[in-house]
Amino acid sequence: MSVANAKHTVLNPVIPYTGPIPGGLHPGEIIIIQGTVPPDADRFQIDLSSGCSTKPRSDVALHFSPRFKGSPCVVCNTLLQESWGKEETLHQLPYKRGAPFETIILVHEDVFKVAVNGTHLLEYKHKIPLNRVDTFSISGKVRVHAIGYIPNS
Ligand code: 9QG
Repeated sequence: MSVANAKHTVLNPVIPYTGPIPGGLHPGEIIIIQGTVPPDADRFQIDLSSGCSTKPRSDVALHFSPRFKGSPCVVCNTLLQESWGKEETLHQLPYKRGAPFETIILVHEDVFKVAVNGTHLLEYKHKIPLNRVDTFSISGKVRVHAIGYIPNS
């Protein structure tokens, strides 16, 4: 699986980046993010949201936040009506400062599965119905070379 399979690709977006997920998200679909973590990174985040409103802020179905400071971890959460839910923290960080990465988000009926550099990292149960998710954002200390959307058939 690579960005070559993508039906839609965004190259070298300016960060922070927010854009539509073409056709919305359905089980079997995949989002690939290829990028590099800058040497001074403290954190970055990928958000799959319901719309792109900033005021009030759109609901975020999946907030995926690798953190490099202190004890390295990945925090996932959901923002509903501008309130964060309960954090799901994995005390493991496959990203390295200064290093390139490939992150794959696989959409399943009941969960998102996230893999980094070819290895499964975590899964996150849907808290917001998939059919409400239509917007992709990435922000924080990260460089992105390509975002690819791979359809399910
Ligand atoms: O800190 O944690 C995830 O649970 C908050 C952060 C917030 C999220 C949240 O301040 O930061 O990571 O999208 C946000 O608001 C980001 C940048 C308890």
